[in-house]
Amino acid sequence: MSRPATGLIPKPVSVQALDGAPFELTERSAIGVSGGRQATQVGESLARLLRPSTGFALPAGRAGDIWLEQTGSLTEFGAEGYQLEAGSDGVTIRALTAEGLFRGVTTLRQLLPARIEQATTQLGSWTVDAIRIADRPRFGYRGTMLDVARHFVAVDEVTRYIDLAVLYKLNRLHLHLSDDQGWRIAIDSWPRLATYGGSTGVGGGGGGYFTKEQYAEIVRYAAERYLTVVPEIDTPSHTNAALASYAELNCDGTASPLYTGTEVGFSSLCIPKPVTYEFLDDVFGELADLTPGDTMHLGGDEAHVTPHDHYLEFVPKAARIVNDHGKRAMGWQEIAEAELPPGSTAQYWGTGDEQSADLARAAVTQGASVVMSPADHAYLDMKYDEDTPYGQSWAGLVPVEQSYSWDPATQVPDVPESAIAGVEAALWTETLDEIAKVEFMAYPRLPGIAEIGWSPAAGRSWSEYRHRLGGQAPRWNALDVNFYRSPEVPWAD
Ligand code: TNX
Repeated sequence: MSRPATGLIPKPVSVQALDGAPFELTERSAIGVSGGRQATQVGESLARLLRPSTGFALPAGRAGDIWLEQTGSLTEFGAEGYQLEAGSDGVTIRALTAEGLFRGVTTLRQLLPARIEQATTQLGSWTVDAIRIADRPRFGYRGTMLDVARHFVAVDEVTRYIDLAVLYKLNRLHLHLSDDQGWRIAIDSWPRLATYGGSTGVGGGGGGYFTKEQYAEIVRYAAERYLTVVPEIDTPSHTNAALASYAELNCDGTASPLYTGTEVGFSSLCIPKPVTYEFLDDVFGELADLTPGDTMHLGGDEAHVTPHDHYLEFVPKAARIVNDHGKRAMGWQEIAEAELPPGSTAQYWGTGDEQSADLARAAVTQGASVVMSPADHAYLDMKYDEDTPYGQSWAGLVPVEQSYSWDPATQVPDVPESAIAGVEAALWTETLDEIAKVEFMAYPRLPGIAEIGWSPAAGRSWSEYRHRLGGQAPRWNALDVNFYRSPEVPWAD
C-alpha cells in the first residue's frame, strides 16, 4: 500500500501513507489551536501563510479542520518534534511545544501544492494525501551564517533569507556582524564602529550598518519563526574596521586605514592593552542586551598576525566576557587551541585536513561542543563548478551532490555524534554584492545542509534526495527564488 514518498525536505523520521481519502482545504476550513499564546501565534501564522494563495478566510480560533494541539504528553518527540496526521476529516498536528507545532506546520506547508507559496489567489484544489508523520530533529543546532560584513545586506533582505531558511526547519541564524571591511551593528559606547567602520565594504561600496532597532527587528522576526540569532563579533583578527575607527585599539596607537580588499588574517586587536577588554566588554554587553539567544560568537579565526601566546591569552578572556554577559561563547575551530570555559562551542571549518581535525578533537577533549561546517561541503560561497560566475574555490568546487554527501558524525575521527551540537552552512560574501547572488549560492545547497542537521543518517542518499530537491523548483519559482538550476538535479518543471 505504499504510495510514492513525499517530496519533503528535510525528510521526516517516519512517514506512513494512509489508505483514506485526502484532506482538502476549502473555503469552509478553519484553524483550531489548543495550547498557550505561542501556539495560538503559530496558528495565526499558518492562516497568514495560507490566505493569500487560497483566498479563503481561514479563521484561526478554538476549532477547525486544521487542528494544532500542544500537549504535555508528547514528550518522546522532544522540543522540536511533532506528529502530523492528514485525512478526509482534517489535519492534526500535535507537539510538546509551540516550536514543535511550528515545525509541523512547516511540514504541512510543504505537503500542500507549491502554488500555496504564491502571493495572489490561485485556482485549483488544495489537497494533502492521507498521511501520518512522526518527526524530530537529529541535532539541536541547525544553522546558516550570513556574512553581512564584507557586503552589507538590508533588513528586508535578511528577513527574506530567514523566510526561506525556515522552510527547511533551520533554527539558527549566525550573523557575521564585523570583519576587516565593515562593522555592521551600532554600539552606543563606541559609535564610530558603525558610522566610520561600517562606511564601506569589499570593493569600496557604500557599506551600512544595522541600528539597534533594526537588529532587534531581525531578532524578533527570526524568533517568530523559531530561528535564534547568533551574533558574531570576529576577534582578535578580522578587526580592521574597528582598528580604523578607534586609534587606541591599535598597539601603536595609530588608526589603520579602512580596508576594501579581500585578504584575511592581517589585522589584530592589541592583546596586552586593557582597553581591548573594555572594548569587548562594552560591545558584547550591548549585543547581549539585544540578543535573547544563549550564544554569542567571538570569531577567533585566522589570527595570522596575533602572536600565538597572545592568542592563547586572549581567547579565554574574550570567552569569559561573553559568559559575563550571560551567554555561551562560540568561535571558529582555532579557539580550541586555547582554554575554553564550560559550555563553549567550536565551529569546525576544515576540509578533512589533519590540522582542523586536531582542533575539533581538542575542543571535544575540553568538553566543548562542535558545530560542523566543513568548508568542502557546507561553505555556500564555494563555486558549484568552473562556470559559476562568482564565489570562491579555496576549499574546492562544491557541487550540489558534494554539499549533501557527508555526515557530521563521521566527518572527523574521534569527534562522535554526542559531541556535535549540529551543522551550519556558511555564506561568506566577498564576491556576493547583492542578495540575488547570495540566493543563487544558497539554493539549492542550503536545504541539503538543513536535511543533514534534521534527518536520520540512515536512509539518506543522494540518488533519492535529488528527486525531492528537484521537486522544490515549483515552490522556488512561486517564491521567486534565484536558484541555480544545477544539471545534477532533475528539476520538476
Ligand atoms: C575563511 S572560514 C574565512 C573567512 C572567509 C572565507 C571565505 C573562516 C572562519 N574564515 O574570513 O570569508 O574563508 O570562504
